Amino acid sequence: MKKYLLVCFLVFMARTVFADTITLVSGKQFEGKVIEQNEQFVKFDAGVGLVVTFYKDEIASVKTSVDAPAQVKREPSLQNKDALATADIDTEWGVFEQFLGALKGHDVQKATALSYNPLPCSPEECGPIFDMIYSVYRDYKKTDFIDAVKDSKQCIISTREVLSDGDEERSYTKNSIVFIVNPQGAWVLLTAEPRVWGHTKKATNLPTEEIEKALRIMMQDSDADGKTDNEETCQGAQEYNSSCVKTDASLKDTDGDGWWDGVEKLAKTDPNDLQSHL
Ligand SMILES: [Ca+2]
Ligand SMILES: [Ca+2]
Ligand SMILES: [Ca+2]
Repeated sequence: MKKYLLVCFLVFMARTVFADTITLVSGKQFEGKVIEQNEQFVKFDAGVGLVVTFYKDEIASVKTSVDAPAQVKREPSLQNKDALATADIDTEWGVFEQFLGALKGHDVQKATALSYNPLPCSPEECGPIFDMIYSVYRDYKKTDFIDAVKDSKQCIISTREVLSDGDEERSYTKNSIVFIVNPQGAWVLLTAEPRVWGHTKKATNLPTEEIEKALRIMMQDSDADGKTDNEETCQGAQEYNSSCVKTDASLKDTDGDGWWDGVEKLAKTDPNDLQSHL
């Protein structure tokens, strides 16, 4: 048990120890973590869960404090292989495309109308934030979102998990977009954010199969409600998260108010209180 706790703690810490610097041709500098790079682009985690793609012609230099991931390959989705084959997400994807258009045009009013939450910026400040989010999602197509779970008022779509296997860390990244029906009856965006699950290598010295096994446990979302089993049971790295709220890992909607546990987590309502909901 001690070893398991130690592993979880190291995994938890891994999210904060990387400090890579990217310098753009324009002279701007960003600190964060390089999560993927190839001849065309560098994907950069700028912290607070925001991943930005910089194209090589924008970049003056990339300085990594540890070796950048040595190889990146795409693998089939690990969680919900066949979901999208039957789910119709045309309406929700249309909302997302409109939202991207609003970001591109710096149209704060339109972006606000398409969002459930207030935008995290004043109209004056929104430009750079819109550009950053747009740069993350501009190249995605509807068909990249191979996982979809949906009912009459909520929908979560996700890309495949992309493996990064570096000397220091093995990790998976996937993008998820969550839509809900707002009180006016319209589909709107709740969140669009990349999720990353990482496991340190050198510090734990575990064989790759063990690390892979641990990562799959971390990513597991048995009831497909957008909250992983560990997040629902407050196990693993979640043990160190004082704001972790326990819910039923085998039930989408623990309190029975019609909203899934993962959606309530994102909306910051109480998934254990029938009176607290979107
Ligand atoms: Ca779950
Ligand atoms: Ca649940
Ligand atoms: Ca609920």
